Amino acid sequence: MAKRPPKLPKSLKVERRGAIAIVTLARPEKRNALNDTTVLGLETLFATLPASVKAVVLHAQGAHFSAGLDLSELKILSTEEGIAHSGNWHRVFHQIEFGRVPVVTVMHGAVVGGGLELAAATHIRIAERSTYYALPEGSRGIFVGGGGSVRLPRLIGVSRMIDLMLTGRTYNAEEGQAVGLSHYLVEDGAGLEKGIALAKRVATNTSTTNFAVMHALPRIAEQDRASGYVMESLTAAIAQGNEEAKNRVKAFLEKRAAKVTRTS
Ligand code: 1HE
Repeated sequence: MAKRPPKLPKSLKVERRGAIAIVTLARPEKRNALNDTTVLGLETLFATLPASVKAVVLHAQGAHFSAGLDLSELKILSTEEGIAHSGNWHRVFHQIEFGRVPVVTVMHGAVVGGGLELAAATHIRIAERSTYYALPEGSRGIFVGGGGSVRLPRLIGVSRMIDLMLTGRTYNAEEGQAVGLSHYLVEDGAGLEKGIALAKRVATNTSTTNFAVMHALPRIAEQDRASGYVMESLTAAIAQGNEEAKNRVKAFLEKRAAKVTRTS
């Protein structure tokens, strides 16, 4: 019997395109501010992705990707509840970052606060020209709570994050691309098509390779060198031992597989 799809909040939509799932933040009237319902909905969604989904594209409705934390929920939290609230975000975003499938995020408009933390927990980021980034937590008297202080310094450096938080400055799409917040910069309206194309490409990798890239690579990068080399050898050996890897190498040697050519 086919499993019934999980019940998602109105603020999230999912659509299947073959091996790809397109996830949409769908609360444009609140600029896709992330409330508890949406964050927990993301948890359900990622925990119940069908095995046939090999990659996800995450994008958003309206003029902005996300205005970050829903500030209307924050105003009623005690300190203890605040710790639990941040812990929820950590758990959910960890599940996305270290989940089963790579996630390609398509950004536009405001990508601020918790919205940037969400994007940073995904694997590939595309910015449309309208994208701008900020960490307004500093000026709101709060702090990042969705893993931003762990993930963002690894992308852009502690020093840049200090500047973003202390001064409330924004980076435009070009600046974001230059400092490493996005991997691809595209014209307005072109992000989703690019995201789907990249996700389709990612979905053709072996699941072993995608697992190694998502789970082993970031851990290796944080290990000391000696441990990293051991972990790399083990990961490489496991990946190449896979039957599908053997078939792919054989296909290349028999001139049946694509060559590596310039893409852009
Ligand atoms: C919101 C939120 C929100 C909009 N929480 N309701 N994030 C921020 O500090 C960013 C706050 N938002 C903004 O600066 C602006 O809304 C935007 C630049 C993103 C968009 O501006 P605009 O003119 O298109 O929309 P708007 O009129 O400001 O907002 C439309 C509605 O969305 C309005 O509600 P309405 O009932 O009056 O129509 C806004 O109140 C509502 N809205 N943003 C709640 N963020 C885990 S820790 C993470 C910590 C953070 O993320 S702090 C950063 C919070």
